[in-house]
Amino acid sequence: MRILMTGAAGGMGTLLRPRLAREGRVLRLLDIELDRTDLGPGEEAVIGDITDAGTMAAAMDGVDAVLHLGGHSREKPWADILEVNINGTCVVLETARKAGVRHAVLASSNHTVGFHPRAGRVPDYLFPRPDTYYGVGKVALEALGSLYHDRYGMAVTCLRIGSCYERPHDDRMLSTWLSPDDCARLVEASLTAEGFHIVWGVSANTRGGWSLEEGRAIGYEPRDDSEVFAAEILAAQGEPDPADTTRGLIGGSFCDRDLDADNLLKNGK
Ligand code: 15L
Repeated sequence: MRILMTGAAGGMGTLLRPRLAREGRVLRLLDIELDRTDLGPGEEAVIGDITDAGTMAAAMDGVDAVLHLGGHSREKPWADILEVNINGTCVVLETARKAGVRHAVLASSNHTVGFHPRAGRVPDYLFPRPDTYYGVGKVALEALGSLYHDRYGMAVTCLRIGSCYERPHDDRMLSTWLSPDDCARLVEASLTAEGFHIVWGVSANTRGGWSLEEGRAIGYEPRDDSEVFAAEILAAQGEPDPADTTRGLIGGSFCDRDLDADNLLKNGK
């Protein structure tokens, strides 16, 4: 099996590379900058941009599944989100389709639904309430995945990732945490899932409440729980700031980031 991983040099790509290595599997890593001297067994490198159709067409050659992690991973001006995250995802899917790639796994985000409350049960397929242009870009990514599934029968799984780090950083991440090992389990399940799915990318967090039903339906069984870090994080953090209105929301501090539409309004049309 050959897997093309876009955004391979980013945070998630770096955590996933060693965890996805398998006998008989080729990981083709793509990013705009990549250390070619650092390739492990079974790894190939492509240096290029996801918005470049020529690069992407060549990168898709002989690929069975694409794991699309590329694009901006936080809030950016609208023009950048439009070009890299939305147009880039469309180029990835269209070049994958043309190359006959069967499976696409797309890195979506909790910021598609950032304005929903974090407390209580958080169901699968929560209706979009993006908290940023970044979140809007991820809603578009999910919509493009749905389109390519319905139009062309491509198997597409969108991962609404919470917070994928070695350990949670704050009390919000006690509910949004996705451990790197669980992330690899989720990606493994998604790489062979049929149909179209939107799945929460979270671990089995005690303080979660995020549905794992859709994940389990495709074979994802999380093993980690942020609770092991809870006492330490809560002790270090102190009392919550009552003036922070974003605390109870899924997207946390993303919900009051400034939106930057400056270039859009400078077009003069
Ligand atoms: C994301 O989508 C970001 O890519 C990441 O940087 C984190 O901020 C994460 O969400 C989060 O919400 O913790």
